[in-house]
Amino acid sequence: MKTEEVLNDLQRRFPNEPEYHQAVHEVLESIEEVYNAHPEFEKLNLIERICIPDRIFSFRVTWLDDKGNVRTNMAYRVQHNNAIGPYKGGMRFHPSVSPSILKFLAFEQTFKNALTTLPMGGGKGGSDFNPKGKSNTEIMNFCQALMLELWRNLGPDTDVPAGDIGVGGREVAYMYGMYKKLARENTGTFTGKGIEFGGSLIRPEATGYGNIYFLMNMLKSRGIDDLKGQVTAISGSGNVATYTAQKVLELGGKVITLSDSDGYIYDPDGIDKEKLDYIFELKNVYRGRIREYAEKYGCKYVPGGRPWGEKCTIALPSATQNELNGEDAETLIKNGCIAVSEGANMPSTPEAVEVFLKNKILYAPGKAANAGGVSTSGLEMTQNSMRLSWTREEVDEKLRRIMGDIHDACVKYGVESDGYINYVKGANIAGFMKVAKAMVAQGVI
Ligand code: NDP
Ligand code: 2IT
Repeated sequence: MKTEEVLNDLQRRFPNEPEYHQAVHEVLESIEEVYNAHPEFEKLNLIERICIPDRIFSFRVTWLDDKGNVRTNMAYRVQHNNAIGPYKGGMRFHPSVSPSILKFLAFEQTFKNALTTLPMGGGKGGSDFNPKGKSNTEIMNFCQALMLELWRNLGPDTDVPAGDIGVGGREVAYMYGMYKKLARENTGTFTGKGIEFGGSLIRPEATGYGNIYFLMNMLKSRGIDDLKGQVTAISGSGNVATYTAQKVLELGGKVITLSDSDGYIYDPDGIDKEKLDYIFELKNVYRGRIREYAEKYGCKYVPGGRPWGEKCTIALPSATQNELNGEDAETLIKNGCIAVSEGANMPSTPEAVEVFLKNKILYAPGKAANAGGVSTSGLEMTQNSMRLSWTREEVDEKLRRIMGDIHDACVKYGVESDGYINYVKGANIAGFMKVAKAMVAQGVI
C-alpha cells in the first residue's frame, strides 16, 4: 500500500469531500509501515475496505415549523464499519453537516471505538438542520420526522446513535421516544438517554472528564501530577467544553477562555466554579451566547476570534474540526504551551499537528483523548443489556481505567526511538490493528 496512491484513488472516486480525505490521510500516513509488514492485509484489500463506509443512508426530512411552514432538511447515517461491534456514534445537527463531514467522523469513530476496548463498530449521522433559535416544539417535530425514516436502520445490536454537536439530552430523548414507538422495543437503542429511561450516570460529563483523565496520564509521563499552576485555554462552550472546564477546576487548574461560533471570552482571573455554574445555566437553560458571560463579568470578548492567542500552558480544543491552524499552533508553542489534548474531533489542521509533533509537546489526537464519551456510551449499553444501573463512582472508575488503557495502547505503538510518545501514531496503529485483525478473521464481506 502506498498512501499517496490510495489517497489519489479515493479523491477521484469521492471528489469534494475534503474533511474525509484529511482524516483518511492522517491515519494512512501513520499505519503505512505496519500495514505493509502484513502482506495478508494487502491481499484482502483491507485498506479500501477500511476507508470506504459499509453504507450511507441519505434522506429528506420534512417537518412543520411554528408558523405552519413545511420545511425540509437533508439527513444521513454513515454506517462505517461493524467488524468489532454494532455501528456506534453520534448524530450531529449543524448547517455545515455534509456527507464529507459525516464520513470523516464515522471513519475516526471506527478507530476511536476500537481503542475503547469495548465491542463497538463505527458510525455517525446527522442533518444540516440548524437547532439555533428553534422552539422546543420545532426541535421535537424535526427529531420525530428524522426518526420516522431512520428507525428501521437502527437497533441495539445493529446501530446505536448518540449526541454530538447540536444534539444533547433533549434531542436524544425526542429521537429515542419516536424510535421506541415505531420499533416497539425498549432495549436502549440510543445512548445519552435521560437517567429516568436507561441513561447512564456520568455520560453527560464523560467526554470532558475523559479528556482530562487522558491529559493527566500524559502529564504524568513528564513528572506532573496535578493541574496546580497550569493555565488552560478551552474552545467551545457546549457539552464537551463545559465538563472539561469543570474537571480542570476540580484538579486545581485555571480556565481562562471559552468560546462559541461568534467569538471567545478571555477571563484573566479564571472562570471559577460559580462562573461556570452560570455558563451551564446560560447554555442549557437559556441557550444563550458566550458573549453574555463577558457582559455579566466584565471581561474581554473577542467577536469572531479564537482563543489560541491567549497565553496558556495547556490547550483543550473542544468545539469543532479545523479550529486550530498551523499559525495558532506556532503561537501556542511560543507562549509556552506544553500540552494539547483534543476534546473535539480533528480540531487541529494537519499543519498544526506537524507543529506540535516537531516541537515534541504532549499532543493527544481526538480519537484517543475524547474517547471517554463513547466509552461511557458503551457502558450505558452494557447497563441496558443487564437491566441495571451503576453508581456514579462505578462508572467514573471504569471511565478512568479505560482512559488509562487507551493511553497505554498509544504508548505501546507510539513511542519513538528518542523516547518521545507520538500519540497520533500510537492511537492510529492501535485502533487500526484491532479493526484489521477482526476483518481478516471474518473473511471477504
Ligand atoms: P455542543 O453542540 O454541545 O457544543 C459545540 C460547541 O462548539 C458550541 O459552543 C458551538 O458554538 C461550538 N461550535 C460548533 N461549531 C462551531 C464552528 N463551526 N465554529 C466555532 N464554534 C463552533 O457539541 P459538543 O460539545 O458535544 O461537541 C464539541 C466537539 O466534541 C465536536 O467536535 C464533537 O464531535 C466532539 N465530541 C463530542 C462528544 C460528545 O460526547 N458530545 C464525544 C467526542 C467528541 P455555537 O453554539 O455557536 O454553535
Ligand atoms: O464523537 C464522539 O465520539 C461522540 N460524539 C460520541 C459518540 C457516542 O456514541 O457516544
